[in-house]
Amino acid sequence: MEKQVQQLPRPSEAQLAWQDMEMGMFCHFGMNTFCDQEWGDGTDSPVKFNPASLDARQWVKTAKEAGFKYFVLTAKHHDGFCLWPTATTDYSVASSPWKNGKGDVVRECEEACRAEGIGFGLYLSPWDRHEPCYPDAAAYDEFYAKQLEELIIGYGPLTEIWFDGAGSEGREYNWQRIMDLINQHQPNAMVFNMGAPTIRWVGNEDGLAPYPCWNTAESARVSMFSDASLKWLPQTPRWVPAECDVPIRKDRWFWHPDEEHTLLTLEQLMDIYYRSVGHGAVLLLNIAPDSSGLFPDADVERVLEFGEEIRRRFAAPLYETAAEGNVTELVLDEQNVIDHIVTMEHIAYGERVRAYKLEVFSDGAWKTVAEGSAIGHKKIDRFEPIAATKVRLTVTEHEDTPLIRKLAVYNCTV
Ligand code: FUL
Repeated sequence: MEKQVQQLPRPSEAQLAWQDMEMGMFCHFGMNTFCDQEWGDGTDSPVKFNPASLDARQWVKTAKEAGFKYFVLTAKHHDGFCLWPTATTDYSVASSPWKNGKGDVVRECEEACRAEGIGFGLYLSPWDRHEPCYPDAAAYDEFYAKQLEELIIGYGPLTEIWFDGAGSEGREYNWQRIMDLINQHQPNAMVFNMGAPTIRWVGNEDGLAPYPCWNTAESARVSMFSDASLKWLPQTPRWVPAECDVPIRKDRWFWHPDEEHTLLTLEQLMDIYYRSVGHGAVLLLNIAPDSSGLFPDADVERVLEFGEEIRRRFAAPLYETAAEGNVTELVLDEQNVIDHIVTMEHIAYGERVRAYKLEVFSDGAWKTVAEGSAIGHKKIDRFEPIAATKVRLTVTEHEDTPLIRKLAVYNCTV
C-alpha cells in the first residue's frame, strides 16, 4: 500500500536555492582580531581597531574563486563591537581610528558580494558583553531589534542571518519580534539556529554532518548552547536542512598571530567536504582576516587549493543521467574505471529515498559498490577504482516514487 505521501515535508523555494549553493564562507573579524582573543569581554577600546589595508574585495574574491556561493560576516560578535556605524551604540567602527571613524566593514563586504555576484549574510550575536542594558531583557530586546533592523534594511538582500546561541544559555530573547522583522524585510534569508530557524546547526564545529543527515526538524537537535528556554518557535518549518560550520584554522574563528600551523590540510578539508556536502548538507567554512584587514596568504592559498581540488574531482562527470522510479541505470559507451558516484534527489518534492544500493557492472557481473539510506540534496559515495560498463542505482526503500535529479560517475584518481 502507498504511504501517505502528502505528509512529506518539502523545502521552500528559498531553502532549495540555499541548498543548491552547497558552500558558504564564514568570516570572523572584529575587535578580537586585534587582541589575540576569541571571546572579548567588551572592554577593549575601539582605538585598537585599525586594519590599515582592509580589502573586503580580497576576502570575497577569494571566496568566489574557491567556489563559495555566499559569504557571512560577523557584524557583531559577543564583545558587542559593531562593524557598521550603528546608531544604537558608540562601540563601533565609528569610534575607531580606521578611516577616521568613517568606515563601514559591513557595507564594504556587501558591495564586494554584489560585485562578485555571491550571496551576503550576517552574523549578529544576541549575547552582548559590552552593552550596559544587556541585563535588562526588555531594554536589550529593543536595542537588539534596532541593530537587526539597521542591518536587514540597510544591507540587504541577505542570504542568511546567523544567530549564535553561545553565551545565551538561560536567556530568552524576543524571537517573535525578531522573526517578524525578518519576515517583513528579508523573507528569503535563511535563519540559522534560533527563533524560527529555516536552517539548523549540524551539532558540531568540525564541519561534519552525520550520516544520514535528514532534512527534517524531527531529526534536528537544537543548539549545543540551548536549554529548555531556547525553544524553536512554532513557525519553524518541518524542512530544516543542516549547515556545517568550521574554521579553516583548527578551533580558531578569529585570526591570531603566528598560528599558520593550525591551518587544516587539503586532505582534512576534502574529508570535511565529503562529510558535509557529500552528506547532503551545506558547508560554511570560516577564514579570518588578519589585523591588517586581509586574508593571510597561506589561508588564501589553502582555500584556493581546496576549491581547485573539488573542481578537479567533480566538475566533469564521465557520464550522468536523471530518472524517476526505483531503478536508474546508466550505460557507459565504453568501459571506464570509476571511483565515485554522486546521486541527488529532486528534493523540491521532498526527501523520498530511505535506502539505496549502487552497483557496477564489471567483468560480466553486477557488484555492489555502495549502500546507504539518505540521498537528499546530494550523496557522494567513493570506492576502490573499478572498471565498469554500466552503473545501477536501486532504491530499496522509499516514501514515494524516487525522483533522481542526478546519477553521475567519476574517476577522481586519474
Ligand atoms: C560559537 C562562538 O562562540 C564562536 O566564537 C564562533 O562565533 C562560532 C561560529 O560560534 O558559538
